[in-house]
Amino acid sequence: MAAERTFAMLKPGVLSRRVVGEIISKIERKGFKIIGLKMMNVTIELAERQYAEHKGKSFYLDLLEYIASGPVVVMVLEADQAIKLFRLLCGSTSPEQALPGTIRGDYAMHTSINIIHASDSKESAVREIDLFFRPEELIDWEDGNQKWI
Ligand code: 3AN
Repeated sequence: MAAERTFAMLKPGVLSRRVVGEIISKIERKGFKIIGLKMMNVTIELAERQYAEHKGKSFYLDLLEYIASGPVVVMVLEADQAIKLFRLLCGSTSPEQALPGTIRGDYAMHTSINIIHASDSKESAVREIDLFFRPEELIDWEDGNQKWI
């Protein structure tokens, strides 16, 4: 099966809580290959482009303000079925429904600050990777562990 790429963002507040390492450990332990990783501030303009599909919804303006409120950690992850498997690892959008063991199940209490973003389709993944990373920031390395994952 061809490897797929997905986009992940550890949202504002994760750095304050000092759990960046724990969350990245869960992602690595599952077997995702990190091919892009950086810390950055998101402007309102960039947040508008990321969440364009939600424009007009009741939570949209609060969402933009929140995403631009502090530094985030963004990643590009690669795996077979990366988009589906990473969303499963993140858990449901609502922390009330996110199962224990998932990232949102273990680290989030409220939908509006649900700790992590994961692309929801191939089209979103391509668009979001392109929004947040330049091609030269993605490193396609080989680790020889393919037989395990
Ligand atoms: P997901 O991030 O799980 O794909 P989306 O795309 O429905 O979920 O929502 C994008 C983001 O908007 C969520 N991660 C969350 O931060 C926020 N959001 C979604 N629904 C609500 C809601 N009902 N109330 C507040 N914030 C919400």
